[in-house]
Amino acid sequence: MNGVRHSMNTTTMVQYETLFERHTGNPILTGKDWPYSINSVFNAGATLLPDGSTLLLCRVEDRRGLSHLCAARSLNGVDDWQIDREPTLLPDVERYPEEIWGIEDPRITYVPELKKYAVAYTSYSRGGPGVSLALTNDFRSFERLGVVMSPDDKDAALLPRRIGGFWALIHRPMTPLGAHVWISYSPDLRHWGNHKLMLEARRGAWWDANKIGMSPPPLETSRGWLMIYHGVRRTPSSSIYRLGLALFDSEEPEKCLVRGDSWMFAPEEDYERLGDVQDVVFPCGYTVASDGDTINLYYGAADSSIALAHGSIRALLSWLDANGHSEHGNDRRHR
Ligand code: BMA
Repeated sequence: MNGVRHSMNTTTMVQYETLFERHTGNPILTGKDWPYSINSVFNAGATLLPDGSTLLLCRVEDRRGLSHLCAARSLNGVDDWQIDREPTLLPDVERYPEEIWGIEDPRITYVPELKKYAVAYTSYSRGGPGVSLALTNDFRSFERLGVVMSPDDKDAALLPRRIGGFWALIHRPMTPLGAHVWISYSPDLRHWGNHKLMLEARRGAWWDANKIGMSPPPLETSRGWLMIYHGVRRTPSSSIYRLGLALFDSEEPEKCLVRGDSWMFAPEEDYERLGDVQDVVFPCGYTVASDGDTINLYYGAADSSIALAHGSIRALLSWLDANGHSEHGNDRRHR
């Protein structure tokens, strides 16, 4: 699954491990596949349904520039997508005025205790983007809980189980000192507190300096919560969205155990480099295959299409061991 990629320039040989192999049919979904008129489709949440099929809850941007969510279902998670004929979840501006400029970037968590899926999404209000939560059984009807994190905040997902008796939500508030990942706790999914800084953007020239955010919901492994996060490198001409890895304690998820130094996935292919927003890979979901190890990562490419890449959870963890550092103690090499 994972291999070593070689590239030569005149003086050095560069080697890096490929943790995610792109699907050969990429991009797997574009606006041309849609049953109604849209601008683009990208940044989809993902989950397996009880019958083993894959559901993507796609961010669809209409031709006014506003987004809504639309479900696409496939038996193999790769092709033959059955796309809802109409938007699945539209902004409900009457009851939720904070959705006035659209709803974006859903992350899906199946919550066994509730026997429901929790969808955390960005609601784009007049006051900026905030985090909203909704619950569903079937991705046809939704129970909205409204805004749970006020603007400017996004990149959120619920953990699938309580931690110390409380629900936990990972999210990314924006501050003048940078955009960092936080975790907050709630007894009832509606009232949130006990906010803790979980992962800081690095500083200076790092690939993940100043602005980071969780990408798909964290994955619970025997060693802790494995998080794929994005780092935004601002350049004089634009920004580059790349992906890194970090591992957090199972029962104290604000505690980062190890964080990778380099990015492990970045825009390389034309469909990732060129589009409405260039140089963006932005996963909001994955499914795990029945072998318990293969991870199918669904990512928005250049804010213009949905692509798929396959990895191995075991390989991600060993890569972290070989390429990461503890965030604690005296090891401040990465600051
Ligand atoms: C982020 C999010 C994503 C988007 C990315 C690149 O801030 O809004 O939805 O894919 O920017 O435009």
